[in-house]
Amino acid sequence: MERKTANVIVIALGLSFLFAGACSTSPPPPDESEIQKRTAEALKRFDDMKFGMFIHWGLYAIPAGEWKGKYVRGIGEWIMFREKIPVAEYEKLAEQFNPVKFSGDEWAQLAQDAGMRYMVITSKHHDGFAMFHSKASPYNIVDATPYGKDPMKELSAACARRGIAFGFYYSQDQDWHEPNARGNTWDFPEERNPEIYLRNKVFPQVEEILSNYGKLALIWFDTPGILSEAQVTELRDLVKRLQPDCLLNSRIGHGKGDYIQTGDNAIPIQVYTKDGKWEVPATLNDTWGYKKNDHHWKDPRDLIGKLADIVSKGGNYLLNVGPTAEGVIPKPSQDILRTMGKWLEANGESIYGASPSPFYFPDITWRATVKPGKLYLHILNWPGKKFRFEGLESEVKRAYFLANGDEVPFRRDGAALIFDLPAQPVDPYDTVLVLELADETPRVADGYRAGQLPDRMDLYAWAARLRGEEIRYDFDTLSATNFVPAEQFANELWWYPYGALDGEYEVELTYACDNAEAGGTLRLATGGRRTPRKSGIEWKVSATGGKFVTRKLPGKITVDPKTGMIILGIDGEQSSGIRVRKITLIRQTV
Ligand code: JFZ
Repeated sequence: MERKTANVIVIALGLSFLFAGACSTSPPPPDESEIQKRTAEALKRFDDMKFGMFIHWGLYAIPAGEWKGKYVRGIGEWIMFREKIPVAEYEKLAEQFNPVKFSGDEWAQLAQDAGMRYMVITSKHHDGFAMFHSKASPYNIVDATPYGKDPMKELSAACARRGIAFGFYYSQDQDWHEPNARGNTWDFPEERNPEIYLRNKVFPQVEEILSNYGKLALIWFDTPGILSEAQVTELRDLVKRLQPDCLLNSRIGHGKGDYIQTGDNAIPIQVYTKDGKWEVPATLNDTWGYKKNDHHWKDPRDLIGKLADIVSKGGNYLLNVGPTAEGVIPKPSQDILRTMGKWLEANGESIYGASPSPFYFPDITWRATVKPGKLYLHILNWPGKKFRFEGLESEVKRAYFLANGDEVPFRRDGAALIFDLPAQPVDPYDTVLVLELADETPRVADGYRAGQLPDRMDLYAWAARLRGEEIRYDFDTLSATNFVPAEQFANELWWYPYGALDGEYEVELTYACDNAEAGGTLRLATGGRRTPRKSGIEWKVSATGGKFVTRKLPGKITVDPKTGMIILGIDGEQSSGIRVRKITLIRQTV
């Protein structure tokens, strides 16, 4: 009897200790079904946001694309790797890092002015330097720089005040500062044990960023490589235990992410929704981290068009700024983003919370987004006073311009609608035409639906990634030019089919070439980023007297659903003046 009572007391005491212990630290970890429910809700919120600000900021902003007086090609934040800078030397940059002009409020305000609904900033990039206060590693902005403050505190709070969702980029696999992480073979040629690096740096730092900056909308991991599935699973579980609403991107590796990243600046050529939510990370010039000599700024017309394009295909757009070492976002970046914000102020209804197009896209005249009872036609290339739009079966009750509310007259012509447009676009970048439908969701005629591709497909230069530091796009002639050959980082057009194409294709080229510029070799190949290229077509470019012509090219290219890219390059000394408007793929039936 006595012993029994004593046992009960011991058990009760033990339980209350356990209980008290659990209460004083954190709530019980959510179970898997709870995590999945919260993740699905977070994904829905993320999908509605559409447009976010990416910020690459770190020690690399000091050299800013130049090392020992020499210009370094390629993206700025990779300078340590490209120049094989020893840790001992690179580390010294921290002693100079003093971003006295940084203002979290100004950055968050810029994001808000741009119409961006979320922000993702580098907490630690591949160089291994933490831009937040870390107890896990003294190599951080508070302990290793004269600045001595944690800018992420101010920035996360400034975003929270404005209702901008906040997230961190974290390089979990590459860390050029650590002997047991991937990447730095010049200081650390010996074999590595990533487990040591994970335990000592990644897990504690990820716990820090999840604990000290409020609610994180997402963690943007990058470039998976040597970490095992078990290690990535542990990382994923750590995040979801601390913040079950925090989303993970696919670059965490081993399929453990909640949504997909496309390649950098890589936009699927057609509507792409079958693998869930996705996001395009993209640059405003040719670098992520600040480079003082990169003035290759994208045209707001291009960026606004790309935003409409991406949203019409089901994605989000994460657009990057690279602040200087002083903490200033370059003026051209600010101007571009505020121009985008002005467009969104008038046309945001067609972007935020909108669903992708139910139509495939035949060319680059228009893109489409959808909301209940409404179809938004984004007119990117003005078709003139008559706009023929095919494939919509739903009755249209009313048509008007979103920006000014003006009614747009139209009539039906069989399966087509014909709109009477003004001679000039209402908006120089993207005029949104709203169709009020009798149906809740648009009914689309057979043969016009997303996924139903015709046997002839146009791939415009505008829809490709312009790859390289010299290549340019010209809106007046709708063509890419300046295909300067370069040993590394050649100037090329890269199209991303993302499973939309399958089979053998003959190719037509629409281009212009002055007589003096003829003779370069045009290459058309398929391949992935890391898989070898399969060359398809090689052709000596002939002169067209400067006029645009369409020519059938000899040979064929083969595209299967796993093909990463279709690549067009031009070699030879005179190649820079050739203008490429589009290629047309003609499916070969077997
Ligand atoms: C990575 C980083 O290496 C780079 O510095 C930058 O942070 C960028 C946002 O992400 O670069 C990548 C990663 C993946 C692809 C391309 C560039 N990809 O899958 O095509």
